[in-house]
Amino acid sequence: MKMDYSPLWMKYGKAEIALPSEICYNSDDKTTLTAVRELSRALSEICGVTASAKRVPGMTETDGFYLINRGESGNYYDKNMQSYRIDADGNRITVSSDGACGVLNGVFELIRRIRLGDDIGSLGMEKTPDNPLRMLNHWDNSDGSIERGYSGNSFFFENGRIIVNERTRDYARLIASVGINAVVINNVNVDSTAVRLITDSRFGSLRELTEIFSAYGIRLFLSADYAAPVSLGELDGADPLDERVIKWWEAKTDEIYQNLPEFGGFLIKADSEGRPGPFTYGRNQADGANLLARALRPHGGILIWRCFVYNCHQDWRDRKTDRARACYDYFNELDGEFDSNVILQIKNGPIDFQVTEPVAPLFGAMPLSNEMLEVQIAQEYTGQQKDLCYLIPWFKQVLSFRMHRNEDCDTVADYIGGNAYGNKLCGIAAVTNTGNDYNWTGHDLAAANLYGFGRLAFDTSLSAEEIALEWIGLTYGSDERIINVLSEMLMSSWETYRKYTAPLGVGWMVAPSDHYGPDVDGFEYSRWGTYHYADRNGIGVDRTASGTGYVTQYSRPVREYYENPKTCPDELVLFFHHLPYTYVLHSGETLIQHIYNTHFEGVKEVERFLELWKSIMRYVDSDVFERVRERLEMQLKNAVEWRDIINTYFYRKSGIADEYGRRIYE
Ligand code: GCV
Repeated sequence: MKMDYSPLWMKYGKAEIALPSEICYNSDDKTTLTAVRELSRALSEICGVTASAKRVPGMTETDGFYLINRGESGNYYDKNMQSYRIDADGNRITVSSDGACGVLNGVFELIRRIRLGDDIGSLGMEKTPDNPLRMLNHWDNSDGSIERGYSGNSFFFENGRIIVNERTRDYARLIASVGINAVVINNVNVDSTAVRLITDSRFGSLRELTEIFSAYGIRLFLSADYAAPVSLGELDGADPLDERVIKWWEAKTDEIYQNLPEFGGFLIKADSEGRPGPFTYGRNQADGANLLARALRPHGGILIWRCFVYNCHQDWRDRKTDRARACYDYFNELDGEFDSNVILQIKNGPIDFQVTEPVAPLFGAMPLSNEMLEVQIAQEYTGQQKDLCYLIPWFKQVLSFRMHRNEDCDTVADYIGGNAYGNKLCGIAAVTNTGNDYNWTGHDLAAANLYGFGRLAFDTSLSAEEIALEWIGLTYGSDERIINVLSEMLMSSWETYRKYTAPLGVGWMVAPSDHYGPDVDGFEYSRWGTYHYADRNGIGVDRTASGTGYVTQYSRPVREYYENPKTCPDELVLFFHHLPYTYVLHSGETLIQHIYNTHFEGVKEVERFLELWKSIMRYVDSDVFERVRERLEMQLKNAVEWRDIINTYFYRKSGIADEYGRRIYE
């Protein structure tokens, strides 16, 4: 019987492998028990053995699996509590950790190793997660729709109701298997029904959810409305320094924790795109964040405050105001003012999840504050899960970028992982790409981003290719033909997408309505602060010191590198500079020729994806084959549309013909 949803990478096939059938464990907390259940399920589905599990005080002489939770006390997000060791000596295989979450992480790693065909009897490994918080942010609305959702409706909400069912459990299992330990279930744009998630009408269902998640080592968070006291009709204002507001939040968090003892905390979008926030009351972002953080603190809760704060009512005529500056301008001067249980969540780039952006300058710039990176695996600007775009190579670039703010430990990964300044509350979050479609992610191959995000968040040293190979192996098995085709498609897909869309970091040439497909001037005369300034001579945004000054927000070495077009990397040159079409790039091509070349190449590469995919038709499940084929056909249409519109637009602007005389519509 076909299930309502795919098991994704957790479909355990049978394998010819002999493993012990005894599982011994030393602790009966619920997360260790989950680990026991997961291991025995894997042994049954993979090896066909019915495992016997028994509680023992520690190691014994018998062969078997030993799951040892050393039961150290520590903060839930403490990396040590989540790290694990796996040691094997023939048929005695031990997974040990200071805490239960570590044991579960280790068991999922062990299962992964079994499935990928490693020699289990000689395993010896130790892993500590690189990030204390590894989080997914759902932008799910209470009516079941999903903001920027491309894979069906929410599996958390329907018509104002919270859904708790088998799929919820399988979702927890799925994301725990890749190391996710925190989840926000509702949209940061909190709708009028979702405001009520923090009232007693919802606590029953939320409690069920927190219990399901915490058994898998995951903390449940909610996006809250900054102005909840007003929206719920209980106060007439939300000034963070008003005693009545302070008391209101204290009482509210007491009530929440009485009902949901394992609640993680809040995620807040304030003063952004119409959301209320402390600015309304003449207060700053730290005042707003600390109000909520102090209410959460006695309960061990965390407040995650987004730094996506900017003025979305800009005048396109004004070339000095630059949206890219906003995040740093609002937050940097407040370093030291945020309470210790506040985490600042910063989008990877300074604007908004474009296909190419520089790393946001705020990373590492606030040594006294906790920082968390926000990426988006929902492919809002990267093909909306119709176009193939494996994002892990990009996230790798972001994580390994050096900010030059610290001698050692200077990459973005170091800042958000706590290595640079010793922060304990920090990490990485992704706006997730899931929905209630059969395959969870709309495009079957977009599941590689969900899998990959979790794996990378846990272990930032993994390469994008290693992650892709793991995901392919776990999802599609060990057939070399499938592995070769899928790894080639995944690994080249981000670059391909960049080729046929907005050029060289300029961004924003998408349809303003839904952000899919080309509309070169769609945002050009709008209020969103998203301009490319193309004219008959050239294109790009001058963000140098004499332009908008954005580049001065970086440390000196980074600033110097970007400020000079000669050292600025080609792929970002139009993000930082306004340049003539005849400007010669590092590649030796003129800017205009680069635009033409990449747009022709992009389409060719999508044609190749289709050929590659068709070449493995006989080796993949026919439903999967058809779904992916359909998506690739859509991608090809999209790429052709982009190619023709972009090339025509720039040909008309510049009047410069393609050196190779290819077809450009006039
Ligand atoms: C949730 C972009 C998206 C919005 C989103 C916003 C954000 O602007 O288009 O849909 O709102 O980012 O990150 O808050």
